[in-house]
Amino acid sequence: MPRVLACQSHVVHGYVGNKAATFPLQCVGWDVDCINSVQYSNHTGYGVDKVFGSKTDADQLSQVFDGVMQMKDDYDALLSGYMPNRSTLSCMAEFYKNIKKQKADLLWLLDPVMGDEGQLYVDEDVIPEYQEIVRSGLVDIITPNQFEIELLYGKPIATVSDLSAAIEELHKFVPVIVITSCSPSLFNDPKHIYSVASLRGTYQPYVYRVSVIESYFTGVGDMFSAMLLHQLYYMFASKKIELFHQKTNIVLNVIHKVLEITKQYSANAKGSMGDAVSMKELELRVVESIDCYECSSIDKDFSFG
Ligand code: PXL
Repeated sequence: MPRVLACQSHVVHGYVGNKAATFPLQCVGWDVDCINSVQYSNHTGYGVDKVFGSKTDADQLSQVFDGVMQMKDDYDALLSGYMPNRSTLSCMAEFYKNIKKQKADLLWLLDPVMGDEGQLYVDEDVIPEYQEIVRSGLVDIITPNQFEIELLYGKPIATVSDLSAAIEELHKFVPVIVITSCSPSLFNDPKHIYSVASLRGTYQPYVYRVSVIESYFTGVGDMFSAMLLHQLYYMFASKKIELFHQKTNIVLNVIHKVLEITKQYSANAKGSMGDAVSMKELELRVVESIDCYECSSIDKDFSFG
């Protein structure tokens, strides 16, 4: 059974961060060890006055990591997501870099969670830290959205050729880059969400197009990263890199199904940021989607162009 160490948020109610990643990974046979970068009552979209709890500071995080390291567990993969500030991010990265240096074939998926559509939702000083981590050459997979890849690249992306240049630059350091969602203006098509996946050394990035489900879901990116890690772990283990395009398509299928199930349970919820009632109704239906995670074929082909 493969084993993953995951460091990202914990929420008591609802499903973002480790809560969105753990059950789906367990369903497909992973043993998941979780380190929580924050412990909140619920995700931050409920509104600033509706989030209770605390961040794990770098000192506490490092004590937990020390304990985990003493057990000398043999991980097959590392997953990192939402880290609230520079000191916690750099603490996690130091431990992950050491683990990775001891076992080069272990897969590290880093989701550089910083914000979306021009808005940051973590401290600004994580930006140079993420730039440095990504350029360390130790991360295998990154899953930024468009805003986040602009921050990693250090320049705005206004056209598809800007995006290709950013991917080419970051491929000097990271073999797999999946841009989970591009800004609606990039493909000039607000009815769809576009994702772009690129594997270093292959001909050109693959583009995927998924119809927008009118709603506001949170934790989708965290579940996407977890399921991508699962699919790519087995792809690399079997040395079948020609399956990269199909594997990304499978992950999009899984997520699409989970969103459809979630939407069925909350048909009338309109989902708006800061509205705790609708945010609660639109929590991902992670458990109800139990049959979605094990998926080896494509129901809907989301490839574009
Ligand atoms: O899914 C991203 C995320 C992670 N962690 C926390 C969040 C969010 C999004 O709102 O609030 C605590």
